Amino acid sequence: MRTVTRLAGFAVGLAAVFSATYGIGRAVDRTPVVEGRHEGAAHSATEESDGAADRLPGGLLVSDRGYTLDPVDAQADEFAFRITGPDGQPVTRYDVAHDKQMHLIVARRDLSGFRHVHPDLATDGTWRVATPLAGPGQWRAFADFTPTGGDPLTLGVDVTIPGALTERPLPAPATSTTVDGYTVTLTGTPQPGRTSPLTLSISRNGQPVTDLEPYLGAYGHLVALRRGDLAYLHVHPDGTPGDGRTQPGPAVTFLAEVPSVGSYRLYLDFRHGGAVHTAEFTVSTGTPPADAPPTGSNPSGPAPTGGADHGTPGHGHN
Ligand SMILES: [Cu+2]
Repeated sequence: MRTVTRLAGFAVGLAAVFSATYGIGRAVDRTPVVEGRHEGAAHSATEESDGAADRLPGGLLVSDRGYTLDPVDAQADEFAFRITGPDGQPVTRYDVAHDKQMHLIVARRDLSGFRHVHPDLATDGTWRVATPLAGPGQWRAFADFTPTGGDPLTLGVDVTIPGALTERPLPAPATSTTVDGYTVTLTGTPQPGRTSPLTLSISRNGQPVTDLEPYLGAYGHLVALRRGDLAYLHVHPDGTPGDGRTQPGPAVTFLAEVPSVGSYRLYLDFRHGGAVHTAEFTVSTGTPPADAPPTGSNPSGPAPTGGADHGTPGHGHN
């Protein structure tokens, strides 16, 4: 209805069938399962992969490798969910990664409103956290976890909070931003299909910050979401506190793998002065390597057959 979304149109269309109020997300099986080849296979031949190579980016599936993100009814000021395992039962044992058993990231579909929180686990496998979703809109909730005995997973589910909303355009790409009195600058451009260093440097009042405090086992925690489908990207810090080479600022370096050309929103969480701050950037990827000669091979006739199917999802599979 109304002016909500062109951008998120098709995805939000799916979400709109949820008669969702906050905390109700039972219709998750409406989310399309894009591929089923990992179905029921908690361990597969891909297990030594870190998940980036032959799999979808994280966060696009509500169910993967037998694990399903299942929002449950909650109080109005809470968000609650379970992860069910291959046996259909709620998972109650998780490995710690980045200091926590569960990382819950939420963002509005227009990429505003990012929050990264850590729910509490009840003995029955229910995770609860106080009101991470701030205001009306189409939200995406990502559960980033490692079930004990399984592979790391990021599952995602849409959650709708009814009410009048204002769509916020994605801010233009920039290499500097401010948050809570800090200035954060970004160096580096992610290159599709390869690992690219991204360095974020933090200063305050013109002075480099050299006493960052560890947060989640690092001097910063970076999440990247792709515009258009909110694919969730793992961005690994390059170095950890106490490894003998990683300094507590002002620069924090990450190794980013982006799966495609496009625009991404980066969210850097860092801790300083006893508080966690979140700096946000829009970045556009570099263009693919121009290995092919741009001229000299174009025949004067019409384009060769089979090469002009730009922009049509779903082509190419027989
Ligand atoms: Cu976390």
